[in-house]
Amino acid sequence: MYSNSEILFSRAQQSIPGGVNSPVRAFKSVGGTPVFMKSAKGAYMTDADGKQYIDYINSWGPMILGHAYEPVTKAIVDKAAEGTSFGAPTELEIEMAELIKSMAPNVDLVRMVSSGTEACMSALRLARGYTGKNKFIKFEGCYHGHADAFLVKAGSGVATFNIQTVPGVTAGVSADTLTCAFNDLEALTQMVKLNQNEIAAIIIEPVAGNMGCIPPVPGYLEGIRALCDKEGIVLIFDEVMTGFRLAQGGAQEKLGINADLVTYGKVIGGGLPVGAFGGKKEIMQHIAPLGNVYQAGTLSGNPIAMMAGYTTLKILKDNPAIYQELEVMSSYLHQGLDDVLKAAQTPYVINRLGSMISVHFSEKPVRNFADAAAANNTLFNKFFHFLLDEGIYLPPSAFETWFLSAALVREDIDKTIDAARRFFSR
Ligand code: KE4
Repeated sequence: MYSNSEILFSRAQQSIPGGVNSPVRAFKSVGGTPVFMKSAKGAYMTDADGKQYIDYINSWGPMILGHAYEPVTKAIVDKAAEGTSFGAPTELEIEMAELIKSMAPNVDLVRMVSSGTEACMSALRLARGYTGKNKFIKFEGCYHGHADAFLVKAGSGVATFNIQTVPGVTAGVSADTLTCAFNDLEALTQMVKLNQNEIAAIIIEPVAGNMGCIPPVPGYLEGIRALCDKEGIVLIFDEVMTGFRLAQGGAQEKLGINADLVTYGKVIGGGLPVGAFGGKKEIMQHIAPLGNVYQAGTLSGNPIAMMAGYTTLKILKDNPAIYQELEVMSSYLHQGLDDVLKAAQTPYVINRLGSMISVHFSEKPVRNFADAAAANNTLFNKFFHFLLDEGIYLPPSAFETWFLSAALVREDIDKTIDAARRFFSR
C-alpha cells in the first residue's frame, strides 16, 4: 500500500525536475520519500496522508509566528480583494520600507525584491558598482542563494548534495569569487592581503545557518568589520535567515555590529515571496534609477507580499516579548536535547543562537564547514527519520538549521525530547 506522499512524489517527477521546486525538499541526503504537505496551522503541519508533524523547518525560516497566523492570513485575503499587482508604486511599499528602517539598525534606504537570492545578488552587484572592484569573498558552507557567483563552495543544498562545482557556473564568473573558512580571521586577513585593492565586498551570514547553525566565535565579526574599514571593502551581512529572527534588528542588533549592506528574506515576507537589501545611503544611492547600478523586478513590492511581510514585522515590533518566548522555548529544547545526548553517550555538539539550532553528531566543536562535514551525518539521517516517523519534522539535512516558531508550546518540545530519548535507547 503506497502512501499519498509516495503516489504524489511519483506523479510530481513526471513534470517537475526531481519532483520538487527546490532541491533541499527532496530528502536526497536523508533518503526516503519527501513528505507532501497539505496544510499547516500554528506549530503543526499536516501531510497528504493526514499525519500531523511538529514543525522545526517553518518553511526554512519565514513562519516565525507559526503557520496560518490569523492576522497575517486575514490581511492577505483583505488586500487581495483590492487587486494583486499594479506594477506601480504604492503607499504600502513606503510603509514597509519605513517599518524596516524602524526595526533594522543602519538602513537608510531599502529596496524590495522577491527572494533572498535576488537580495544577495543585487547587494553584490551594488558593492561592485560602488567600489569599481570585481572580486569578493564568501565563506565555505555559507549560502547566499543560487546566483552564479555564490555557487562556489556553497552551503545548504549545494553542500547536502556535495556538488563541488556547479555545471553552468562559468570559470569567468567564479574567478572573482574567493572563499575562506568560516570563523578563521587569520585566513581571511591573508586572503585580503593577497588580493590587495581588488576586493569589492565580503559577504557573510553573521550566524551561519547553511552548514547547520554555526555562530561566529568571539571577535570574529569585529575583526571582519575592522578589516573592511581598513581596506575599504563593503561588508555585506546576509541576514536572510537571521533578519527579524534573532532580534527585531536581526544579527546587527543581537551581535552589536553594523554591516554596510544587509540582505533580507524569509521572515520579512511572512511566508510570501519577499526579499530586500538595504544599507547606508552613500552606497544605496548608486542603485537605479537614482544611480546606474541596475536592479529591477516585476513583482518587487507586490501588494499582497508586502501586506504579509508588513503584518508579520509589525506584530514582531509591537510584541517584543515574542523574542523572549522564542528564547525560552529554544533554550528548553536545547537543554532537553543536551540531557538526552549526554545520557546517550554518543559524541554530539549542539550549536544555537536564539531560535536557530542544530545538532551535530561530532566529537569536536563544529565551527566551520569542514567540522560539520566530518560529523557522523549517517547517524543524523537515522535520527531524522526516527523523529519524522514520530511526527517531528526536522530539516532533511545535517547542513541545515532548525527554526523554532512562537507557536510552539512546552508539550511540543517535551514530545521532541522524548522521541530523541527513545531513538537513543532503542
Ligand atoms: P531564497 O532565494 O531561497 O529566498 O534565499 C536564498 C538564501 C540567501 N541567504 C541565506 C542565508 C539563505 O539561507 C538562503 C536560503 N536558504 C535555504 C535554506 N538553507 C532556502 C531553502 C531552499 O533552498 O529551498
